[in-house]
Amino acid sequence: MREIVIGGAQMGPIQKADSREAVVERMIALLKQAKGAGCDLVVFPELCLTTFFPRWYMEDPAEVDFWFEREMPNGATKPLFDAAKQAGIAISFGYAELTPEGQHFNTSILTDREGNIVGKYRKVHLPGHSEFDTERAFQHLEKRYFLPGDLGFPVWRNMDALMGMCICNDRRWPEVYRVMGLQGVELVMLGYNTPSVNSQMADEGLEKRLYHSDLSMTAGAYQNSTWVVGVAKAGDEDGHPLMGGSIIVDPNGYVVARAAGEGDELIVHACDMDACNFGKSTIFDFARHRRIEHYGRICSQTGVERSA
Ligand code: CDT
Repeated sequence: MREIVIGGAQMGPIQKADSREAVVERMIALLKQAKGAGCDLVVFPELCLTTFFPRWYMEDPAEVDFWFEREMPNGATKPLFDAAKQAGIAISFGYAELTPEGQHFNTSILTDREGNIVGKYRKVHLPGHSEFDTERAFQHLEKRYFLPGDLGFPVWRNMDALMGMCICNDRRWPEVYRVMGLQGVELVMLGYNTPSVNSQMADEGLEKRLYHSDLSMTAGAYQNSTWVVGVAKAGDEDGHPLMGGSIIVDPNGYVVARAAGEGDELIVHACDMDACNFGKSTIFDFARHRRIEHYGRICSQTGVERSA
């Protein structure tokens, strides 16, 4: 048995005016709660140091760069790294990254239990659009503010398990889990900021949005025989509702823990990494069963091509 007690630290809304320091205090409070619950690892949401700023249209680069972190840890987040190290808890969280070369990424990191960063992932699937869209009820400008990630989907050995990350919209793409599955992944961690309504279809509300989120993560878990931990930033951010629905999914695709509300809330489950072994060695033994001679289109084509 290789048990890791995992906490999904759902966060309630962060308003535009909230400081990083105030947010980090909330994250440390969740970390303390996780320590009390015996957690070894805590997963926080996507872009969890600030409001979900891609909903705001900005033209001034200086205004945009305000939302980005130039180094990690930095002054605002050092207390979080210190608290995690003191508690002996590994953490994963998302933030907007501005590199020394001036590149902008939607990033998440993973630490070991000593607070050292052992993994970095940059979001590959950027949803939304890059120019102001008058047709939408609200904006989703990730394509304006971020470059697509350039690190692929690596998997790291951490705490005697193979761990990978993806971010929000990535969770809807089966290729994401499979690329990590092909590296033997046992735990996929992800954070998300998902609006509770579809900006392009007013009658697509919370129920369907939660269903699609669950469907994506449970399928990814089952089809790759891996644990999946998906953690929301939720609630009303400056008048814009984000859904909750944070879950921990086992390698059979069952939801074993689920957040009840839309505020700061910790969900916990003792996850046995050895529970991945059966599926990986039977129905999803990739080496025996995959038929790559028929999968060429997946890597040679993006859009649909109809022959008739
Ligand atoms: N943050 C993020 O990726 N959110 C998207 C919403 C897309 S709507 C344009 C998601 O897939 O949840």
